[in-house]
Amino acid sequence: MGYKSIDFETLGDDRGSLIALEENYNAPFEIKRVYYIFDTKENVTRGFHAHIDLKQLAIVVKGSCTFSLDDGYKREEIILDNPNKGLFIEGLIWREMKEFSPDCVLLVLASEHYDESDYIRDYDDFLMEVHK
Ligand code: T46
Repeated sequence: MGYKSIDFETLGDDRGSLIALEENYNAPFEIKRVYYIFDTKENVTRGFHAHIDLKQLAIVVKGSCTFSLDDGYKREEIILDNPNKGLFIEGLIWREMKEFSPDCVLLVLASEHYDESDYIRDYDDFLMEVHK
């Protein structure tokens, strides 16, 4: 449970760069869903929730944004500003995403199909879940 940064190997040659994501290898779970967030308006903060079981791997394929991650004890900010870096998040982590650059494309690989019942969208409920 928790989160960690993952550095991806950049494959490339004189034509440019390429990164491959493979399930149960550099994406450490079975991938059931992919979504991407783009055209985020200036000064918008998204997220404000935790997941119960979901595993996710977030990659900013263009631009930059900041994840604020809270495990119920401490909060840490992680800047994603390079497509060779991923942020793996598993389990009860409250997340907020902010400081999106205008060109930011945030790609997320997820271990489950979309399921609203896996979301905890109230911070007090999140703390209760962490501390129970
Ligand atoms: C997360 C962060 C990083 C769907 O219908 N299917 C989907 O797969 C997703 C992700 C969202 N939606 C709907 C639900 C809402 O009506 O799209 C709308 C926006 O979703 P939400 O407000 O949850 O978006 P964010 O940016 O706050 O959070 C998203 C993910 O939902 C979440 O799992 O960890 O990105």
